[in-house]
Amino acid sequence: MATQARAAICNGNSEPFKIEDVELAELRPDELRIRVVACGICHTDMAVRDQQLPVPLPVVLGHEGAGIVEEVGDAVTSAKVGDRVIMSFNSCGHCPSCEIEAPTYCYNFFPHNWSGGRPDGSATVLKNGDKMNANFFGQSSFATHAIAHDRNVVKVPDKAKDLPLERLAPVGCGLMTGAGAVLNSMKVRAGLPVAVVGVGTVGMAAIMAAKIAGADPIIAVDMNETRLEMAKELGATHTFNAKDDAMGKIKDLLPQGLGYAFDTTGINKVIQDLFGLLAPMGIVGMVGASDPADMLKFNESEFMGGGRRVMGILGGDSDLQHFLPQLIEYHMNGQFPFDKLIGYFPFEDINEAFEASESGKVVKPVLRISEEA
Ligand code: CXF
Ligand code: ZN
Repeated sequence: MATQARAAICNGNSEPFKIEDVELAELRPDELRIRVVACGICHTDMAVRDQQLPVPLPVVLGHEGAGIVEEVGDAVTSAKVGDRVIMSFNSCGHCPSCEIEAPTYCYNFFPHNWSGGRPDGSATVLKNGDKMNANFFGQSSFATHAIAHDRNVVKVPDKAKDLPLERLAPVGCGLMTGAGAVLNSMKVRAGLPVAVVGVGTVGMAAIMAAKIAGADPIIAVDMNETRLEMAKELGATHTFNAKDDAMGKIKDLLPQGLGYAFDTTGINKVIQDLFGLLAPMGIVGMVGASDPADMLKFNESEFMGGGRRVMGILGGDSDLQHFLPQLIEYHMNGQFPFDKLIGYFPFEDINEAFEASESGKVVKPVLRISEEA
């Protein structure tokens, strides 16, 4: 029997999200039905709402869901009925990237995450019997129930049984992206300097991870003083306001240059300036959404002669089944106190939650969708 659910429907940026009745399709063998307890809001949800990403509308968004498994298909191994799980992005499992446990670069990322349905075009969510675009990041968790897949569900380890799911929800995207960029992609070395430009969720996660890695100094750059204060609480040793010649200040502080620069802004000039501040073998890691027309320009001899690297990074190179439990462990040890970033909203206030993120009032809004117990 099909499952009834309530889902927030996105019709683009000219209308608010509306919570409406929908139905979930029958599960396939590799799928799970999750009762969603909470879901974080990420900038990629906004990018789709604003149609900067080609996901078809109207659509059920939400890709930082956490919840409890209600039903599993025969081939599922990641979790069983009753398990507490986090959902993340989906991947195909058989392309050259998935073969080497690098699913964030899945060759088939689009059909598995952004096509509005399963890769074969079928619907995971229906409205009045018709296909509703969903299966966003293999979940669509701005809803009371979601269909997820064996590859994008991670069971919360039993030792984390006392951590509420509503706190763990954002681990599945923003937090893993920032922390993974530092720990997995750039592999930041202890004792080397790191600068993080833009301290939203991804930048804050990068700051906490840089501290875990033993980087020193750890420089945070942003235009928002409150966020810079928070970055200091989470591990930044220096904070520079972007309005106030931050690049010049980094240069004065570190005449030998930066070991690592992490850009979350996607602004062409910022990335080029950061490249100019790199020490030999330094890396600029890029995760910000860029203007599709932008081109970067670097000095060739500084690039080649100094062994410098410019690295595009997706999802912090997260291999979900290993990295998400590791992040939860860091959190339990007090080394990844991401709860300081979260502001909670009832599901019905989804539009206020989006506004709070866009105005900068809340770093990571999380929607409370159902009671955990
Ligand atoms: C994604 C990008 C692709 C890999 C996983 C994370 N970002 C979402 O906001
Ligand atoms: Zn995201």
